[in-house]
Parts: sequence; structure tokens; C-alpha cells
Amino acid sequence: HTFTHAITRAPGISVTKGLRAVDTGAPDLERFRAHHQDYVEVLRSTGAKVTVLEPLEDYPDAVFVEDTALCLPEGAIVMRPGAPSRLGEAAAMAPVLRKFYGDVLAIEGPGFIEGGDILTTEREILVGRSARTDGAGIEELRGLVSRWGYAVREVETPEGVLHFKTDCSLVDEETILATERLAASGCFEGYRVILTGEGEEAAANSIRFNDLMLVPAGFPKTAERLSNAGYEIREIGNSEAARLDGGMSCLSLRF
Ligand code: CIR
Repeated sequence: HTFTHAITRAPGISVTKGLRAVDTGAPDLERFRAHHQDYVEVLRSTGAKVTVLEPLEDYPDAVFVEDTALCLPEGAIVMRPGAPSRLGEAAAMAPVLRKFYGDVLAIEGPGFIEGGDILTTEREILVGRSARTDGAGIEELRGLVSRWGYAVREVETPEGVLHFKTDCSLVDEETILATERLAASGCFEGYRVILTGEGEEAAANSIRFNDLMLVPAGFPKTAERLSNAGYEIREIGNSEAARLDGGMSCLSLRF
């Protein structure tokens, strides 16, 4: 699968107020911007057209665009974030998506679902229930994507983990990078699984984008495993997004 596009949003000043499970201090805005620019450059280096949207100061977490939509080849679906402070971000993404897609659908509720809980593979769409994504949100998504022939499979996000994809990422059509705690749930049966290195759970939120694998910097064991498996690695600084429980996948919509 080749990605021709990515949508990102530059971090705004308000990013220092972003949601976080554990407070390790506010992210440093300048460093966050520098990491974000590196990220955009690497996506662009694959030949994709990368849109960088202006910051949305009213939404401190708006840099994490992945949670606002699901982008499939057939159309896009605007999500309904379970974090009340993030609902408006999804609405702001809808007009952007209409520039790229003829078909833009939306989760209307009452359920909730965030993009970070959705892993799309060649054969199915896995959705993790989490503190942000509930059964009603998953059912509504199932109803919407069935028109395009996708099967949705509901899975569990490990306890205390923000999103399903905090702990996994798609490496190729049959290979998933995952933490041991998530893989142990058995949800990846039938796929090849590469485990993150010991103590490197945070490396699971990586992305494969065209011929590159974007991995957060500082996880050498995982980077080596991926590199040994034949993937070309690009390490991107993620220290500031990590303070807000964000990683490589959260920072873009890819299609
Ligand atoms: C939040 O709590 O919503 C943000 N601080 C982090 C969102 C990370 N997004 C993702 O994993 N897809």
C-alpha cells in the first residue's frame, strides 16, 4: 500500500496544556515544534504530499490529528472523541477531509470512538475498546464501513493504556509491531508479530509510511529488531509528545 497523502497539524502554544495520564511536566514548545518538523520532513521524503494545518489554540491536543478521523481509500469518517475537550477537533477536521475525499461520513453518537483505537490491516479493521472508545462507537463505525466491504473486529486495549495503537502498529500487510502485554491477549492471531524490546513499550507506537518505518528515538532494541526484519528505520524525537501520551501514529492522518 502506498500512501500519497498525510495530514498533520502544527503544535500550538496551548499544547503545553494537553491531556496526560501522568504529569511529567509540560512539553517544551520549541522542542515539540522541532520534532514535528522532523516528522513532516520524513513523511515528505517518501514523496507523499503532506499538509500541515495551522495550530488550533482552543484545542491543546489538536496536534494529535489521528484521533479525529479514519481515512480509508474509499472515504473518510470523522470520529467522535471520548475526551470531551477534543470533540471540537473532529468537527474542525471535517472540512479539511472534504478537500481530499468525495465521501466524508461521521460518527454521530451516542457512542464515542477515537482514531488511536483503530488499526486498519489489509483484511480487517481492529478497534480497541478503551477509556475513549466504547461499544456504541464501534458499532456505529461497523455500520458505516460495511458499505465499503470492511469487517470490524472489536478487541480490548490493555488496562491503563490510552489507545489500542499506543501498543501496536501495522508494519506490513501481515506484520504487526506490538507490546508483549497486548500481543498476549491473542488479538493478533494469524498475523506475524514483532515484539517491542524489553522496557521499550513506548516504541510500539511507530508507523510504516511507504518505504520507511518511523520509530520514536530512544528505543534501540526495537529499532534493531525492525531493522533486522528488513525495514528502513527513521528515528524521530518524541520526548515532548510522549509527555502527552502521543507518538508517531497520533501525529498524522495517512492515506
Ligand atoms: C490525549 O490524551 O488525547 C492526547 N494527549 C494524546 C493523544 C494520542 N493519540 C493517539 O494515541 N492516537
